[in-house]
Amino acid sequence: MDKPSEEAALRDLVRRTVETTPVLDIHTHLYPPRFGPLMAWGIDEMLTYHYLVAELFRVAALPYDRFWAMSRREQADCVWKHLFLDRSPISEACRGVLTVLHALGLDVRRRDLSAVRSYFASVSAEDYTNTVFRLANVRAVIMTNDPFDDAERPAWLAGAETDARFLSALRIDVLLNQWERAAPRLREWGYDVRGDLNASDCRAVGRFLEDWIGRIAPRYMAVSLPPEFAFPEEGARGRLMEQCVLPAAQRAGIPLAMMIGVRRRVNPALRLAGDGVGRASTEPIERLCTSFPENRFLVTMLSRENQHELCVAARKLPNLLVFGCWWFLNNPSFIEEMTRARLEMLGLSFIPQHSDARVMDQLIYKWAHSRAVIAEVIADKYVDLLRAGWVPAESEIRRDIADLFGGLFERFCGRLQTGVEA
Ligand code: RAT
Ligand code: ZN
Repeated sequence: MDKPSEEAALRDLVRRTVETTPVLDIHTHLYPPRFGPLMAWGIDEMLTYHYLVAELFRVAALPYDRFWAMSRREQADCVWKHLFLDRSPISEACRGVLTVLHALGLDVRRRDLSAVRSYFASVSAEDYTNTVFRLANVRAVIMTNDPFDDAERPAWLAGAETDARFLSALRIDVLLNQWERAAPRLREWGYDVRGDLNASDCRAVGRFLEDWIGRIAPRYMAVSLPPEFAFPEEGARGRLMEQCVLPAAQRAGIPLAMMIGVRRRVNPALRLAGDGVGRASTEPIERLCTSFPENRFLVTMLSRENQHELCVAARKLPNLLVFGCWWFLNNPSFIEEMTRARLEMLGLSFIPQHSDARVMDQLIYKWAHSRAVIAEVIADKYVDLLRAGWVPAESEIRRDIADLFGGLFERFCGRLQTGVEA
């Protein structure tokens, strides 16, 4: 084969491999059908995704209260009108809706929302879940399971049966970021906490975490943190982190996932859509990783400006695994830039993406869009190897991509549980 065709064949092979390798999606907000109303799916949920609500208020002269007083279906109509009919649906979140409908075989050229609704009315949640997992080529997703969520807690306490495709993650934002709210809840549930986080409080929090780890078998514990997150830190969060959360994670042999850089409620009137971003420091991550070498940390940062220093930190810290292009970074331009930089600085030792899907359907577009970008970047890197005389074998490419799409995550978690690398 001449050089150009050898390179083209290699690119094709990488694209095909990225396309056909099932992914383990390590952070979503999805629930299986057995969670009933917690499971979000269908066109009205997609159209009222908070990314689209934020975009709606950029263009519609609409009082916030009027929008929030509408039914979900009316809100969806409103988004459809303003973001899809009155102007072209160019943004990543708008395009995502079209990618999903198109993948389902619906004709988006007709701009016919009622026809789309009829399709969704004709399928069951269970069948639809199977269709989405197949079209998205996702083998499993990790949920976000919050024991402080009054809608979710009863489902776990009732001990409903599990779906092997939906793995759990113990989300502890309220515990770490809102101790004044968490303490009375813990008391209400029978954990003897006074609130001043003395040694006995810390033991009670440890028991709470152990109980929930036992109940839901999480793959990791997770918390989102503001840009000003520090470690060590005066106050409840610092003490909880050091005395309760990290020891509990270590005992259970699970990582702590930290999602750093979110500024909650920048515009509270937008509700879930009202959060923003701020640049954080990577120093607290470095201190945590070196002070707790027996713990493992999964970290993603929200600010684009933090990405380079996070890569540098990961080069120094084997117990730090960088993951995903989070939220405002889950756009093709940033995915490309970040994946390229991570491959160059970390080789294959990072997790390129998670979906953060809130609506089942979104698995289809988030993975289609991310895969397309990631495939091109990885292909460039293999072509660079080819140009240096190293011919990557098909089996090696498959191995590498399987690692990026879940294998590495599983080994990172497994290493903890067994003390040896799987
Ligand atoms: O991406 C999102 O949907 C955000 O609202 C958040 O849920 C964020 O991903 C988080 O997990 O806090
Ligand atoms: Zn999330």
